[in-house]
This record gives sequence, C-alpha cells and structure tokens, in this order.
Amino acid sequence: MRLRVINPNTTAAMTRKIGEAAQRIAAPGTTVVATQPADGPVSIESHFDEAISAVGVLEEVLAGEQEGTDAYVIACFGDPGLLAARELTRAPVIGIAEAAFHAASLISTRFSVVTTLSRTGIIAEHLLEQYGFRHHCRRVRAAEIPVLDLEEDGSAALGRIIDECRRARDEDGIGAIVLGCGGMADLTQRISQEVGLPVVEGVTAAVKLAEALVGLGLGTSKHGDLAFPRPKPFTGRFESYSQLSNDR
Ligand code: 2AL
Repeated sequence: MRLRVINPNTTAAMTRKIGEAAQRIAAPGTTVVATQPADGPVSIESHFDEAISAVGVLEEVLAGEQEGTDAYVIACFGDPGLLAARELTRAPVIGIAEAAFHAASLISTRFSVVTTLSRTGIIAEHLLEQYGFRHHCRRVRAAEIPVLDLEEDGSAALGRIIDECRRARDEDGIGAIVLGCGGMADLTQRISQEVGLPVVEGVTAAVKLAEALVGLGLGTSKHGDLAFPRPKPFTGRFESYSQLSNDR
C-alpha cells in the first residue's frame, strides 16, 4: 500500500520527521511517501496559515493521484483542506486531529489535548465541536511554544509539553492525552513514559486508521458532497484546475 503523508507546512525537517514516524509505525507492506507543498507557510499557527496551506495540500493530493496513492494523511493538527482533499480522490484521506480524537475516544472516556499555542488550541476546539468530540475532551491546553521550536535541538519545547501533560493528568480527570501538533510525531513514547497515561499522537494514529480502511476495502464515498468537484472554468492563477475531470 502506498500512503502519502502530507505535511501542510513547508519545513523540510518537519516533513522528514513526520515521514520517519509514519514509516516506523506503518505495516511492513506500507510505503510512506512524505511530502510538503511547494509554497506556503513554514508553520501553521493561524486561520490564515491554514487557508493558504490548504491549497498546497490539495496540490499534493492531485500529485498523489498521478502516482496511484492508496491513502492520504494530512499531517497538521488543524486538518487543513480535509473535506476538499476528500473530494479529489477515491482513496481515504485522514486528518491527524480527527484520527487522534477517534483513537483517544476508543481507549478513554475523557481526554485532554496538549498543543502548541493557545490560538491554535482554539482551532482544535472548533474541530472537536465540528467532529462531535466536544464531550469527550475535558480541556485543550497549550504549552505556549511556536511550532518550529519543536524542530530545534536543545529547545525547552519538550520539557514544556511534558509539564503541560502532567498538569493535564493531575487536574483534568482524564484517561488519555492527545498531542496536538504534527511536529510532536516522534514524542509519543517519551511523553507517555514521563506522564504514565496513554498518549495519542495524530500522525501515527492516522497511519494505522488509513491502513485499516484500505484493509477493509473502504475509500472516500463519491456519493453526496464528497463526489469529485463539478468541472468548471477556473480563472487566473488557478486556471489549470479547469482541466480537473470528474471521471477518475
Ligand atoms: C500545526 C501542525 O500540526 N503543524 C503546523 O505547522 N502547525 N498545528 C498546531 N496545532 O501546532
């Protein structure tokens, strides 16, 4: 199975880390192709960053369609472009926030999310609401670290995340913790050891969910709103999308 893991930001070191974490957890027969958009923000920490990055995510899905991709993972915790990406393919497309929420809800009745910044925590709260997980989540917490601090050796980022996870464990009455950033893909075991609770991380959860769906023979439904977009002229810089056909 060919799994395309799309890091929606343009930081190559983070794409590498996400790809390695995905390949480590993947089944022996799964080939992980880790990619990132050609253009866009180096990290995603706002609605603006998300909106710009979503176009890059869609371009990466279109590129994946040319290579016979069996499933996609969108490896940013805001799941940018998720529903639009599903419109472009019959393959399953899994966002790391939805994957982590689903997995956490299967092993606990209450979880807390520990993410990077408070403002991205609000984006996670919107997703919890939208996906129907609001009552499973006790609290969305922020370690108050910019995303790219996770890429710096020797930064205080890991320690701050562990401190916030300990506070979540001690104060929130929860059974599990969800890590709220693609840049935390390599931290699951370390944090779980330190905190003593199950720690759910979205990239790894999404890889296993994608494999499960492919194994079940399930792909994105082409009935209803996830059908291929209706062909129509696009103008200006998006003119090439006028060629998108709906008979794939
Ligand atoms: C993210 C993420 O996962 N990648 C990124 O660039 N921004 N979101 C977040 N909540 O930190």
